[in-house]
Amino acid sequence: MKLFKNINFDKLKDGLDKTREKIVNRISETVSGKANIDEATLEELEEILITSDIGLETAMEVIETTRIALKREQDRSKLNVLEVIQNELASALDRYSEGPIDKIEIEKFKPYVILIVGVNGAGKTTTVGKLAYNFKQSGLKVVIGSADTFRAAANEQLEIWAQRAGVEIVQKESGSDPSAVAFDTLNVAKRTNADIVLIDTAGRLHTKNNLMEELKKIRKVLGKVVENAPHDTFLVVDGNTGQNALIQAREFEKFTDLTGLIVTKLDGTAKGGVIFQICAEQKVPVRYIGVGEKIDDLQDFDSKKYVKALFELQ
Ligand SMILES: Nc1nc2c(ncn2[C@@H]2O[C@H](COP(=O)(O)OP(=O)(O)O)[C@@H](O)[C@H]2O)c(=O)[nH]1
Ligand SMILES: [Mg+2]
Repeated sequence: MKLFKNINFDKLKDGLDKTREKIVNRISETVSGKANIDEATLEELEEILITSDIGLETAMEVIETTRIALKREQDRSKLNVLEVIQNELASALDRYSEGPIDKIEIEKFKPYVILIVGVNGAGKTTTVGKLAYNFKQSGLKVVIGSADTFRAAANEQLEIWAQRAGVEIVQKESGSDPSAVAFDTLNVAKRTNADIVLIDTAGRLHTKNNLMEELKKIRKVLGKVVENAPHDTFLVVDGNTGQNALIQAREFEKFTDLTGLIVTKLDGTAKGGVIFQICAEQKVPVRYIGVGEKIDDLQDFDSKKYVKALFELQ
């Protein structure tokens, strides 16, 4: 059972306008008016796909499938190449099926603890606010922990989100040990019988060893207060950075046990194709996507809907 409200399909579709321009429209233009799709056209298509952030491997697979489909078809002019490509892209996302968190899981672990990590500016704090709002809307009691004690403004920013979402927040003065905030947050959650805890953290680069050690410590403390916590560790990546998002996912995976990715800023980006690459290469699934700066701009990641939105189908 899904916790979050239905996906605002139009919002997703609008957000993917530039990505569509870069992938779907260019493919359409290449094949339109051509009576026959020849090898040169296939190569043109391959180039479009390769330069569109979907990843080399997926691009080549898509073209190979199209080539086979063309060979099978007696009358090549009848084959809808765009449809073949669309189906192939959809199946590239279908390789894994981990869905969003459901109520049963949350009940089992209560409080269910989610740790949010990522580099600076990826959208962690915004995503914590959006997640808090969605969980609250689905009838759950939420507590947020402000473990970004690095920046003075971090508390204030998260506090605004907590107010918008209507949930409790636990914080300490900046410069405090983030593990101490994590500890306090879980204790508050237990005492108040909360269902779900979200821990926001400071931005960190995987190249900074001390910050990675700090993350380990936060995880250890969480596990001491609530059994098996954190139950999820989500890496937030900025979809707008394309290839960089992929590198971050790869690197963070080496240091900490990730259970999911949240790809933000998929609204207005031309790099929305990166989702295909992430899905093809990451061991961890994309769980949610950010499609705007507002509180209701977080969506469950639904691979079928994503492809439909990209190809502008209802
Ligand atoms: N357009 C858009 N902007 C976003 C999204 N998520 C976050 N942002 C913006 O990205 C910037 C950095 O977000 P923030 O949550 O502070 O990142 P953090 O440093 O990882 O905590 C802010 O200006 C957010 O409004 C999204 O899905 N779409
Ligand atoms: Mg932040």
